[in-house]
Amino acid sequence: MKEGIDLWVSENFNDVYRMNYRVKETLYSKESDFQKIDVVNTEHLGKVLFNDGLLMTSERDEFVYHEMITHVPMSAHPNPKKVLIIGGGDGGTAREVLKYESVEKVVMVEIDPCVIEACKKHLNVTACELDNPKLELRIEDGLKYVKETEDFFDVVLIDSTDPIGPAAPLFNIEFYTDVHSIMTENGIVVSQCENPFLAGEMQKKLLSIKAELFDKVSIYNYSNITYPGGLWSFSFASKTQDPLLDAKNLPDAIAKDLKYYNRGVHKAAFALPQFQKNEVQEFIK
Ligand code: SPD
Repeated sequence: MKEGIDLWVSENFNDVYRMNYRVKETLYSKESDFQKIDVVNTEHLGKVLFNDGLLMTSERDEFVYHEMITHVPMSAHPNPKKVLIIGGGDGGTAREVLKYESVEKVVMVEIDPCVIEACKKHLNVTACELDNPKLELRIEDGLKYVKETEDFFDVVLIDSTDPIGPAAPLFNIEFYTDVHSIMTENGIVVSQCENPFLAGEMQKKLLSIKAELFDKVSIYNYSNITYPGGLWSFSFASKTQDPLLDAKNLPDAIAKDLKYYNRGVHKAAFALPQFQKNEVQEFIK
């Protein structure tokens, strides 16, 4: 970048506010069949992936999201062997799942090959396990995959983009009915669930869908610096597993190298602020 040129990139959240980052350089920019993909090197967050102008992951704090989507359900399952990731093309969730020796196979279904291409080229921190032999990477629509697969999974992680564009159908009951049908007896599904301040209605919708299908339903929070509003949630659902009572399976060998998740954070994450609790408690069980 030439000295004196002040270049910023901006995430526009629902046309109501923006978050701005000073750009060092643009590393990748492509219009794929599904969305516009950019990888930008920023002063504040390091390298950042944007899908359609929405910030998906950053070098600076990707560990928060990827540890929390993964280790909460993995530690609440007695013996996770087969894991399905829907979305997750940056690879951060797969990286965390593959730390478990119990895991025999991970299927990751990403609709957009350009996300994989961009991250393999420029975001090695998340993409570093995408060639792991235990990972079956499928470039196809996650909706179609869950409808058609004959496989069953112990843990299903919905690592989607926001509920607009290609990911919108991943927030509907048709999709979760299919997910429920491919889960093993102790199966757990965790889904990215947006911000309780900005997307309360969407959180209620997703939890009501899960409550129709599953015996155990919860929502948990974490904070990061990249997603709008800072406070973000994942929803949890299982046929049998309680996310607090059954959270026993975090190997010490994994725990010692994590940067956000620990047993205390796991427990605290399920303590909801009162305004959010008022909104969602009818669905929690
Ligand atoms: N508004 C951002 C929501 C991002 C959810 N997915 C991020 C993908 C990280 N693997």
